[in-house]
Amino acid sequence: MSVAILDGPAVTKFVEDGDAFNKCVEEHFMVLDVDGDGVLSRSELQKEFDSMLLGSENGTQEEIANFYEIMFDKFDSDKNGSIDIEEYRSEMKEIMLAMAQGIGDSPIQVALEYNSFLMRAFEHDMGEKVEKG
Ligand SMILES: [Ca+2]
Ligand SMILES: [Ca+2]
Repeated sequence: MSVAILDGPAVTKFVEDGDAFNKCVEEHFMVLDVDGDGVLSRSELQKEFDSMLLGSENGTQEEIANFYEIMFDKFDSDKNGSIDIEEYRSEMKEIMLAMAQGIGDSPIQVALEYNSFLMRAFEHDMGEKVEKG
């Protein structure tokens, strides 16, 4: 398992760099959209959170099901029962910014396997450091 060091400002910068973040969102969306109809159903979105919930053993089946329901409703802002890429993008942006706040200014270790978005933020951060020399 690979681990990276990231701080909040690096994550924020990644999200606010529109191109890098959008590319990441689009790639992620395509992977989640298994049937390729251009929108995410409940079960497709669920895969996004399976990786986030990995390792947290606390929570009954019912609590987990509730969590999925709440998250789906949060993503599905026009309440049409599916999530399009715009809805996905804006919600992921909020989640990432909230994560950045949670991390704060002091760098933390992140297990990259569990969150490919953080991995991109890390690569983005590294890329900038390389460019600046
Ligand atoms: Ca789909
Ligand atoms: Ca929708």
